[in-house]
Amino acid sequence: MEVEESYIMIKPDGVQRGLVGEIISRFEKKGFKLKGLKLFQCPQDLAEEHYKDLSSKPFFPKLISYITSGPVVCMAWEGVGVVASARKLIGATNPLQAEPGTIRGDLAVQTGRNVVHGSDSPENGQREIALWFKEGELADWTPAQAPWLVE
Ligand code: DAT
Ligand code: MG
Repeated sequence: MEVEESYIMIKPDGVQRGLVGEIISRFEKKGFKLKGLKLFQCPQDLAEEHYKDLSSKPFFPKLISYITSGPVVCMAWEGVGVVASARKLIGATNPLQAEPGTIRGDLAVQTGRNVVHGSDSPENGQREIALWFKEGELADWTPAQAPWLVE
């Protein structure tokens, strides 16, 4: 497995409901490396670009107004297999079908308010991090715990 990067975003409902620390801690405790983090009010055009593959879906206008309705927390996480692992930590798109123990399974009830986004492939991880972060907003660092996580 390769070292990858995933774009993880706490959506406006997660911020409004005071779940920021809880959600960040799930990725932090798992052992992934945080490379970028910011609270950000997403403009309409960025939301549309991020979700462009869904632009023909009937729920697209509601999705865009939800994502732009308040601040989001943008994060870049790095690790071996982080993309698929983060999707597992997040759980199914519909929170009622998400397993207990996952973020959506524990903290949400509706697809339209599913508190968090995670990239669905390493390619999209790269694309989304480049879309949401500017140069200079990502840190290149080695966590002190690195040798205690990977032999
Ligand atoms: P995921 O966020 O699990 O990757 P996705 O990429 O298929 O799911 O869709 C992106 C977001 O769009 C999803 O988190 C919530 C919204 N969405 C998806 N399907 C929906 C539906 N059938 N009704 C309403 N919103 C939906
Ligand atoms: Mg998706």
